Amino acid sequence: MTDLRARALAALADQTIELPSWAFGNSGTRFKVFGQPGVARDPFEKLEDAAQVHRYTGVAPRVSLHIPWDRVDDYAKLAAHAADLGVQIGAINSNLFQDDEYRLGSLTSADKAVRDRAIAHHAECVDVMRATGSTDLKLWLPDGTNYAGQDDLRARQDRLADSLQQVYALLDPGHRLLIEYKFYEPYFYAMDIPDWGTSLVHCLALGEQAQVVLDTGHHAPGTNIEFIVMQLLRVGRLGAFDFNSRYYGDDDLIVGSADPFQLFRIMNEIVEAGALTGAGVNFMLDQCHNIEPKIPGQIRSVMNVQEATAKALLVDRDALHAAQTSGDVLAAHGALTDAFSTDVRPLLAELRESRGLDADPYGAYARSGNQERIAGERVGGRQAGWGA
Ligand code: RM4
Ligand code: MN
Repeated sequence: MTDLRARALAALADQTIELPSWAFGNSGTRFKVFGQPGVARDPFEKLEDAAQVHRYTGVAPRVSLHIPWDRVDDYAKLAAHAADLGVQIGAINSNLFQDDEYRLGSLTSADKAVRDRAIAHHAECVDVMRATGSTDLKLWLPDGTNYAGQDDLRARQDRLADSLQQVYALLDPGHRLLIEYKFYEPYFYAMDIPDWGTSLVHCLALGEQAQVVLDTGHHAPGTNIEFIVMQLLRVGRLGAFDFNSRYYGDDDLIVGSADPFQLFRIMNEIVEAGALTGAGVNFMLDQCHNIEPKIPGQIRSVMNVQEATAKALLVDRDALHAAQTSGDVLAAHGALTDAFSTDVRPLLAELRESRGLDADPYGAYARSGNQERIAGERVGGRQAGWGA
């Protein structure tokens, strides 16, 4: 157990979690976007907020951008600002869901001019990558149809394959194209990349630089997500996670809040495959904090991922594998539930203190006065939000 604990501490010290810039802007549902005092007004302030999360957790050194929401005149200046704050720019997310032209599809559109426009948007994103040092282009395809017969499903796949090839051709060596799937929304009859299989089929056709993104909120209820994680790792195509929690749809709630055991089972597959670090899996958050404060919400999220990871690292794998081999169902299951039931907060407190951090990032941030400072300073201007 002592060995396991020491190995867990070492692995946790190497773990990093990427933050989404949009978590620091106002968000809501289609019913209401709630404004909060002190919310960032531009990408520079979003980076400042993300840097606060890194400052107190020590494991969140990268920030994903979303284009056009984080469009600025000078991306080199934005990257330099990030560096000054001790963070760096992570994945660049494209946006194919907020233009009138995309009503019937973007990369899948029957209209070549619309497809070209969607491809050109990715050229802009690749330029942002070059200017900011980002290596991941993340593409979530919001295309789909609402009615049977509305469009030819197969023709849409063919157009998608062709468009993706053109996007892929834009990449530099060392860049990756991360393709995210989602089973429903904004269309409800057939999404064009509804599942990991479709995403994988396109990645395999594209080449080694294309990888699948698994957003934990993008599956039908009851889906065994850890199975998908295992399979994508097995074939070397799990490029990234978008972590969040859901009760119903793509709820984008704080990761680990709805089903901590599911998060643990996912992290268990990661640890089992030795993919926590060095395997090219970018662990990112994709969440919105509609009613809770943003920076503490992100701190809590990072801590939840760390806790699930710590528990997965504490699984006695020798005992687990022995029980699996001998067919001892209850002992095998028990190896997992024992680890899941462990209170890992003291272990994580030790990790933080060994790195000169407060044992309690959430409390330390609350005591820092930053929340009051930004609420007082960030007056005037327009707060960031979806569509900003
Ligand atoms: C989408 C998808 C993407 C994210 C946007 C904001 O639903 O999950 O990953 O970039 O939302
Ligand atoms: Mn996502």
